[in-house]
This record gives sequence, C-alpha cells and structure tokens, in this order.
Amino acid sequence: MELKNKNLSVIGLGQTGVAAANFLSRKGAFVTVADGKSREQLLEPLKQLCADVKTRFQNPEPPSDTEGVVLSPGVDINSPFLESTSKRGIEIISEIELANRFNTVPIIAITGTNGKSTCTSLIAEIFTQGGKTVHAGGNLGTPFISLLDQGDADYRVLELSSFQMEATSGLHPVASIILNISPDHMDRHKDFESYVGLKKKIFIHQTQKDFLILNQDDPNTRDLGKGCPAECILFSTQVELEKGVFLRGNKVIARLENSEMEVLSLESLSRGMQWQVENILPAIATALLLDISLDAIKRALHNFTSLEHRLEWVRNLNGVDFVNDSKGTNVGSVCKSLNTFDRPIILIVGGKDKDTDFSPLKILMKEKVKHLVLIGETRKKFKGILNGSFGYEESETLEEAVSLARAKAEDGDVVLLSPACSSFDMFKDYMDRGTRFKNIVKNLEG
Ligand code: UMA
Repeated sequence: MELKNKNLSVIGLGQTGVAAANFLSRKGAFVTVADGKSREQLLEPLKQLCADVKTRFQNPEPPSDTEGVVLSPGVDINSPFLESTSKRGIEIISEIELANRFNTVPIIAITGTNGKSTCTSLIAEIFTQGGKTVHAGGNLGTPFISLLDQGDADYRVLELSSFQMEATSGLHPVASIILNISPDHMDRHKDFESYVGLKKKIFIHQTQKDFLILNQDDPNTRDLGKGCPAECILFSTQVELEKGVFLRGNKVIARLENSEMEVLSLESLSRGMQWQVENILPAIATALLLDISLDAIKRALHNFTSLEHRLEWVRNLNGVDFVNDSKGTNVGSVCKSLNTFDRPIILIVGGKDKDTDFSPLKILMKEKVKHLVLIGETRKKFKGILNGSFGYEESETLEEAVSLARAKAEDGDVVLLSPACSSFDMFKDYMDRGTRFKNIVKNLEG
C-alpha cells in the first residue's frame, strides 16, 4: 500500500486516531484527522499528534480531496458523514485493516461478545512464559497500529471487537478464537445476523495450515467453522470432546492429535480465574496447538489473576463477597456472571442503554438474584420488564446503591456490580465506574 504523498484522512481523534495519523504521517502521507468534537474537548490527544498532521474539529466528514480514509473503531462505517466519500469510490478502511497491511508477524486473534480481554491477556502471558516475544493489543487498549512500532515479535495477539471488524477485509490469523456470541451493540449493528457476520470475518482468510478455536457450549459459535479450511478445535466446560479442550470434573483435559493429557486442576487457579474457565480453555488450546510447553502454560495460569473490572473480587466483609464486574456491559455478560455463583446475589444493574432487550435476564435473575438495585438511565426500562415481579430498589448514586445492596446482604451472599449497560450516563467509562465501586466497597466499615 503506497502512502507517500497521498492525501489521507483519519476519523476520530481518540487513542486509535492519534496512533493511525502518526503512522501515516511517518510514512510520508499528508494526513488530516477529523472529529465531531471541538478542539477544547480534544486537547489531550492533540498534544500527541505529529506536528504536520492537520486537524478538523466539530466535523467528522473527510475533506473533499481525500484519497483514502482510516476509521477509528467508535466511528460507524454507515455514518451519514461518510456517504459522499463512499459514493466517490474512495477506500474506507479500519485501523485494523491499515495495520494488517503493514504487519509481518503471525497474528493470534480473539473475538466474541464476552471474555475477549481476559483470553487475550492470558494468551500473551502463556506465550511469554513459553519464551516467545508477543505484542498484545487491539480492543484491549493498545491499537494494533501502535504494536507495529514495538519491533519484531513471534506473535501479535489481538482482541477484536465487532466495531473493529466493520471496515476490515484482509485479516489472516494463524489462530482465531470466537469465545461466544450474544446480542450486543445493537444500537450500531443492523441486526444480530450482521453482528455474527462481523465476528466471522476473523477466519474467512484462514487456510488448512491455521487453527480456528470455537466454543462447543454456545449454539451461536459451535458450527461457525463449517466450510472453513482451517483445523477446527472446540472447547467446552460441559461435555467431553473427541478433539478439543474440556473439563473433566475439576481437571482441564486436552485431547489433540489422538492423545489425551491432563493440563491442570482448577484448584491451582486464582479465585477470579476459577470463575472464568470458559476463557481459559481456548487460551490453553491455542498454546498447545502452537507448541507452547505444558510447563509454561501451568506457570502462566498459576500466577494469572482476573483482569480489573471483570469478575474482580474486591473484598469479603462479614461473610459477603463484593465483586466488581463493571465490564459486564451487555446481557450475555451479566448472564455469565450470574451463572458463576451458586450463592444468593444482590445485583447492582443499570446504566446507559445500548438498545438492549433486557428480558432474557429476567428468568435467570429469578433463579439467582435475591435483590436488585437499579442505577442509571435504564431504571425505568428495567422496572417495565420486572413488572412488579421482583424485589428491587432504585438509587441515584453508586454510593447509595452499594449501601442498599449491603443492607440486604447476609453471610455467604455476593454483592455483584454487573450493569448490563454502558457507563456514560454517570461515569467517564466502565473503568471509572468499577474503580469508584471498589473505592466505595474498600471504605465500608465492618
Ligand atoms: N468520533 C467521531 N464521530 C463518531 C464517532 C466517534 O468524531 O461518529 C470521535 C469521538 O468524538 C472521539 C473519537 O472518535 O474523539 C473516539 O474514537 P473511538 O471511540 O474509536 O475511541 P478510541 O480512543 O480510539 O478507542 C478505540 C476503542 N473504542 C471503541 O471501540 C468505542 C477502544 O475499545 C480500544 O481499546 C481502542 O480503540 C484501542 O484499540 C474500548 C471499547 O469500549 C475499550 N470497546 C467496545 C467494547 O469493548 O465493548 C467495542
């Protein structure tokens, strides 16, 4: 891809936009970054831009002389402000596609609705323990394009969101993982089928030499590999597999290439990771398939704790476990978190709506949840669904929500913040929400 002396645009001046614009500029392109926000709102990212990158504020439309456009993940490819550029036949690609065109290192790619960050970080840790040089990024935090500046590596491990796959066409990972698929981001994607289609893009260029790792327990993923030439490997927490990685009692078993081995016992994992076995199994499968030693896998898993804001154990107070699952921003994720515990749960739920249908939560809540504390913009929507069938309280603030939840909790219960919504109605982002929850909980008096 020739970039020198081309007029190129980057849309969105967030973390991705800064990295993509600087990359293009260093390659000799004339770059403009356009963003819907004002200059005053973007002072921080502006400081990080190369001096010769031009900017355009309060107008995310690419300039009329642009010869190519790179989108940040938060920018919908179907946005009206991209229409005229698209009609002129100008190529519009994602930052992932741009990075992919310049990447020369084998890729391990992880997608799915929930658990992506944990699985990605775990794979990076296992491969590092196995003596490999790995760069991890993508939706996890460091844009793919920034990984290209980190020098050579054995693998680049990418967490990929549906947003990042929209304008991506050429990705060819040596190992692809689809963890699970349930409805999410329905305010952006046309329908569930389109959302699944974006996830499938992770393996469409794979060949017989590659691996596709799928979740047997999820009906939306188990059959996705049909027609894909890559070797398909399944994982399951529920059934023993002819070929794949699965649980037998509390032991992780790998059955690959006609032999069976015991990988580890669940007791050797940290508390938070015992709650997320379905994210561990595909990481183990990937490592074994790519010849990482059993010893390295065990070492990495032994020391790995759950990621911040994802089923993160905060504290036990008078027999009550407080768990921060602020990254539980969709219904599928909250269902998984509720299913983790076989003890009564006091659930703090709610936030900013993403056009979500919350009704699938109702059945599981009846089984698992002792009391509900509603926060955020979606309180009214939740009340409509519960329709008087469920005990709940409402709260204006997170402090009050924690205090209401604590008042209902008894010895052995779990107080779980797992909002099923994004955070932007009350917080900067899900990390801000989770950090504030943890601080409130840590300051509770015994
Ligand atoms: N913008 C516009 N017009 C639009 C949309 C956005 O001008 O129509 C501008 C905004 O004003 C803002 C900029 O774009 O200034 C933000 O771009 P961005 O939303 O793509 O944010 P980045 O900082 O580049 O972060 C992105 C991912 N964000 C999203 O997908 C929303 C980060 O994932 C990712 O870590 C980062 O790239 C590095 O790859 C976050 C996320 O919430 C964690 N992801 C979603 C999720 O996990 O559910 C998909």
